Amino acid sequence: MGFFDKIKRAFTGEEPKEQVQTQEEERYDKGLEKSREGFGAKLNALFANFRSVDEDFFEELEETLIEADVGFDVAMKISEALREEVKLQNAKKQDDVSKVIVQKLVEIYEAEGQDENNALNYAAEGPTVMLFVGVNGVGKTTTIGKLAHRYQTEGKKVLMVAADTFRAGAIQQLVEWGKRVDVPVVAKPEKSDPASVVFDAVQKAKQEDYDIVLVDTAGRLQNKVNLMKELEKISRVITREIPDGPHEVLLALDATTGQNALIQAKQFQEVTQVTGIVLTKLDGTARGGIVLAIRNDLHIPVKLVGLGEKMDDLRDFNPEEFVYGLFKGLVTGEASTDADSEEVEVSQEAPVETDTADEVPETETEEAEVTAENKTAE
Ligand SMILES: Nc1nc2c(ncn2[C@@H]2O[C@H](COP(=O)(O)OP(=O)(O)OP(=O)(O)O)[C@@H](O)[C@H]2O)c(=O)[nH]1
Ligand SMILES: [Mg+2]
Repeated sequence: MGFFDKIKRAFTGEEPKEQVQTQEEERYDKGLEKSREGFGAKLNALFANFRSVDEDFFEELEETLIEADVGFDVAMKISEALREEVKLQNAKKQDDVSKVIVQKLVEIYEAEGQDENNALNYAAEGPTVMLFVGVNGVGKTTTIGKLAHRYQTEGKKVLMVAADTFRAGAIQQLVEWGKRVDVPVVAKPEKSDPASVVFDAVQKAKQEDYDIVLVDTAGRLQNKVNLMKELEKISRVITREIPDGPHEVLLALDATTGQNALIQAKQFQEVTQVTGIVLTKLDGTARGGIVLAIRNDLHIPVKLVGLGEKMDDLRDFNPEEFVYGLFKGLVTGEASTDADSEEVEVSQEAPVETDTADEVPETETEEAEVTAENKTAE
């Protein structure tokens, strides 16, 4: 199913033709539940309560978008675009306005990411080396464990590398993951030179024909200069042994930290060549809008998303599933996934009064509300 078909479904509330949800849809559905209930429900409340599309409405919309972490720029872009669109299409009814908002969100998302490729890079031959960076606690080690499990299940030969020798307990944590997912871990004692651990691992990977090498790094060093030096040294060691490596430098960002994540990303961009983002803990935030802010502000592709703590909750980032997961049921009033959709729709708030009320016969407005579910988007 095409992207826009899916989005159409998102705001018509149409059920998919194929009734069986794919596993991918299901993960996104569950992982974005909080965002949908937070962000989606707030937008719904705004639509349900507005009386006219006036300055107050736009201000409230901007606030709601900023609260959802889409970022100031994106919030302003959407609100500007909406002003234009409302004028052009004379969209004043609740349905029309919310439709335009979703359309604009998708358009802005697509336009900002035209040259971005969110697929992971792999070596043409020999081992693929992926370096994981990010501040402490964002989910680097967990992501590596989940990814090791994924590649292992796919039949690849995987190696994990404990190059976070700085934090007490970090090596052990990766060793534990190694046992859990049955993947070998290259490790040295605490405080060893991380680059020497990486050197050993890369040698081993070449000699023993490993397919995937996942390198864990320290989230915290004494200062930025040290961090930069260390990451440079690690990269140099990799490139010396595998000229086109590292194939990915993935920055882990915790979605629950909101705008702070953007600041971290900018700092890491200064110290290393980040090739992609792993956005973790999306399941733990009601502000999934951060994905839009990342694209608009950073222009680094989000390649992987963490949608939960289970091993298979790490997914390749799929923008379609993401946007759909965020806005599904937005206009129909179905705020949560497991909702008995019909009941929720019928028990919607009182009919909306808009400043066009006198142009639209009341019966028509009511009818439009009740049949919203069967309506197809133009
Ligand atoms: N709910 C949820 N929790 C996650 C996700 N990813 C990681 N976590 C949790 O976040 C916590 C920190 O994860 P770690 O993998 O240890 O983070 P780290 O970046 O390696 O941290 P340092 O080693 O201290 O630099 C753990 O409790 C993980 O279970 C996710 O996608 N969803
Ligand atoms: Mg760690």
